[in-house]
Amino acid sequence: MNQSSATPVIQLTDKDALIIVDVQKDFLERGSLPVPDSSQIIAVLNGYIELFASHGLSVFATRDWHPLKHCSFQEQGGPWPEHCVQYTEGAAFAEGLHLPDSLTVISKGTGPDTDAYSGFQGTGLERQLQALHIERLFVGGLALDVCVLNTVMDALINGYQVFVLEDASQAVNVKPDDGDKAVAEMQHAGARFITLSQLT
Ligand code: VGL
Ligand code: ZN
Repeated sequence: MNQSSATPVIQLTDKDALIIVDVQKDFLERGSLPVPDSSQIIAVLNGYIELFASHGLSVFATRDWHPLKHCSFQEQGGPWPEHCVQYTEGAAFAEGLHLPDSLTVISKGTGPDTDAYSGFQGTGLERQLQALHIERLFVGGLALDVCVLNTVMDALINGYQVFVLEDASQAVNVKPDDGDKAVAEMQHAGARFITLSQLT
């Protein structure tokens, strides 16, 4: 389909950064906390990565990086099956995701007693973005209704302009309408939704 004339093309500048949220094996279809249709975003994410890299722009990848017996695991009374345990295969970034050499990895949920759905929570991400004079964030990945949602909301609170990668995010939909609600919440808070074809 042609780009609608109502949908503006966005020109990347040196104040832009890409944040890829939790594209890890445990969140893929065969992982321990599967997000439906998650692997179909990998090729699109590679397109975003290539575009940002070709402009010399920063790329961040957050990862869920839990210790054994993390408080979010059902065995410990938490809401989730065991997932993304530090140094295990399931915590690795998805195969086929072409992360750049210049990548900055942001690990979250690393202590046993606290969870972090947002890439800003206890990670130093905000300080790194400030040091780079970043003003706009392009955020996509997994899961749209959990960690993408919380990262986007924190980014907006911290004053960033936020673009959510509509074609490179998928919801886990524990409840069937969680993804739709997350989209509404982010839009209401000021995030814009874009696709790769809108960037240049
Ligand atoms: C996530 C559930 C538990 C996510 C992380 O990355 O969206 N979801 N931990
Ligand atoms: Zn987690």
